Amino acid sequence: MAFTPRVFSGIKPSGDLHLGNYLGAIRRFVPLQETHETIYCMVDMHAITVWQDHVDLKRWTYEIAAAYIAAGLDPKKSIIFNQSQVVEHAELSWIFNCVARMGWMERMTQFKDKSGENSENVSLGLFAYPSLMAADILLYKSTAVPVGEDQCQHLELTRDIAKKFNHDFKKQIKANGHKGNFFPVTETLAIGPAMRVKSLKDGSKKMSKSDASDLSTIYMMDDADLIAKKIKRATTDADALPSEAAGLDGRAEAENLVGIFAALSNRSVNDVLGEFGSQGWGAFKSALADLAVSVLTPIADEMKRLVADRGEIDVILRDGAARARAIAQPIMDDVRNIVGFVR
Ligand code: AQP
Repeated sequence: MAFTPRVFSGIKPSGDLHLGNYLGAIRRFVPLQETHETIYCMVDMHAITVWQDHVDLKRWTYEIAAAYIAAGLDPKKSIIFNQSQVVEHAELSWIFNCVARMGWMERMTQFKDKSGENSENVSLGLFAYPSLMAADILLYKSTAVPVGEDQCQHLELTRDIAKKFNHDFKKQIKANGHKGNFFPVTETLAIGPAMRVKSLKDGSKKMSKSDASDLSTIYMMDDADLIAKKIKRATTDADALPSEAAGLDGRAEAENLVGIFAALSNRSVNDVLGEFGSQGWGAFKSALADLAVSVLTPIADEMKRLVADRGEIDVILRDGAARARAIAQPIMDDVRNIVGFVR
């Protein structure tokens, strides 16, 4: 039987979706449907590691589902569902909490960033987040995960957990009829240049759902006027655009805007600079605003249509969850046996 590589990825419903989520994640998910078995999730259990209002959590869950579909994910090809509908994520994550070591978790830089000075007072869930992420991936024995560079450390931890599980339970794995490793060593999937969209106001920070300044973030549902206003007000520097990519070194905000232009138009940075190099920012920003509106508005319109009547998404999520469970349950049956749980 031919081996089909399996991809898992997810987005947290923890705020309005933005251009970074689109360019860094959603848009990259779409072509994988043709080459991989694809499972895309709204990771609502990850979202509640920090406080979420229940109405917003539901709204954002629907919004991500709508964005997936509007951007080109086909629910017949891809499994689309929200994480909490498949309880095995929580069960496997608990088992992984008992496999992962405290020292491994304490080294996670995203926890340090997110907890900041307040590490005594954040939820235990935030600390255990990478273990749940490992469960998300390995529950389906996923072989590849398309993630941004910020998630690379968590993926490394997923590999460590898989290796330790395979090692610790080696005998039982064999006794249960499995040859070799039980969990795969999941690879990070690089599809094209990793796009890291930065805040429009501060090129040292990534564009993020939880940024307090609305002007720093282009949201997927922003209308054309708002997109144009945000791009017009984006921070730049006093110099004109350079003619080659090397001229963007040390100019984080300029590099970000040119990078967004290149990504949205599927062109290289050098190609974009060939057109706009040595010009001032006015003409470039106006062209970027037109481009962003032309790419994002049709997606936003379809998202608005889909979220207006949640029934269509509910059907897709129920079907997706059933298909996800059909993969996860036999794997979990094996895991329970391997660990020694009586059923
Ligand atoms: N600025 C970004 N540029 C490129 N990719 C990005 N991603 C997020 N921000 C950017 C990618 O989007 C996917 C989903 O991310 P997530 O929602 O699971 O968590 P996140 O990375 O923590 O996203 P945010 O927007 O920064 O959320 P908050 O503020 O709630 O923490 C991932 O593949 C991520 O790489």
